[in-house]
Amino acid sequence: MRLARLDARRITLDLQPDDLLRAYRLMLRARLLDERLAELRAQGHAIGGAVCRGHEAAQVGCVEPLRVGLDYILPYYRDLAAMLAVGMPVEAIFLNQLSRATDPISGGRMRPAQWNSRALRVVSASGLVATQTLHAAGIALAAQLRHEGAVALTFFGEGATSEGDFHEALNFAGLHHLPVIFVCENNGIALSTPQTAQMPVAHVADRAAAYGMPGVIVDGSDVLAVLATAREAFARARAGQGPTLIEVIIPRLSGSGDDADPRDPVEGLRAYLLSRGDMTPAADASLRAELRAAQEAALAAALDAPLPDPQTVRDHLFAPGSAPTEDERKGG
Ligand SMILES: Cc1ncc(C[n+]2csc(CCOP(=O)(O)OP(=O)(O)O)c2C)c(N)n1
Repeated sequence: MRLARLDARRITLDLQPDDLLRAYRLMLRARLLDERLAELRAQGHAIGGAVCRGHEAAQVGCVEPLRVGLDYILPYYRDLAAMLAVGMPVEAIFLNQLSRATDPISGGRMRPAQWNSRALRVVSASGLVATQTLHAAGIALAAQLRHEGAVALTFFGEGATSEGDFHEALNFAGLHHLPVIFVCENNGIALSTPQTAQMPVAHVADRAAAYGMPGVIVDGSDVLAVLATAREAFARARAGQGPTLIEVIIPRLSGSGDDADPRDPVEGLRAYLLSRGDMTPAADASLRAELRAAQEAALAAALDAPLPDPQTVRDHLFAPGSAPTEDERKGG
């Protein structure tokens, strides 16, 4: 049944086997990296960060129509697969998660997973949820005024939609027909608050009508459904038709990676590729081995990289000459 749905979409979207294999490779790379990062956190090597498990299709599908280097992406801490999809190297992610001095994201200074890259037009998120939605609207306004043809794509959780920032961003974007796409990765729980205790409507997408934009609900276990929705949203944005609110319903997968969950987006695509003969079990096994080997090499290099020099702990915090003296610090 699920495979039939994927098949129908593949045909409508005119996807070739290579397109599907590329998506699978990205989703699998994210899954393996996510699992490795969780181990490193449990071992005390890495701090902070949230799991991406179950969110892979939402992120890889939404990023697919993005033009890297032209469009802007404003992620949140869960967007590991989105970062891989825009081309952030695994090495950079390890250096960041292990807070190394050579971390290209913040030199090991910021909390991990506040990704950014000038070249990839990844804009760093604040630690406060939903602020990136306002930044995305502002960037989309600038792109519109400059006739850049760029689209801003931003991600957030359903809990973030209770913030005033979310409403201001969508209102402004809707009013000015801005080229921005708001993607809510709805996993049903914000820390410990279930969605039902968070909002009086059944769907985040229901709110889109209030801001004069389409609101689309899509199944986060089906990467092709997400991709189809994202393509439409990008086409609208590029055609000057304004923003879209996409709500991706994220499957909450079991904690163990061993049982195949029918809603697992990575497993679903894998089963589909095998069923069509686009990938053999042997090719799948060698892909996993290849991704794991590259991942371990990147990790070994990151573990060898130096930690930031403690003497630099106050760098970049104060304008030159304005840092409090040692005495002032002790007194204050
Ligand atoms: C403005 C603000 N309030 C509270 C927090 C603390 N906080 C960090 S993550 C989080 C949960 C956010 O949930 P959601 O937006 O649904 O994203 P999820 O982590 O579930 O993907 C909260 C409340 C914060 N970072 N910023």
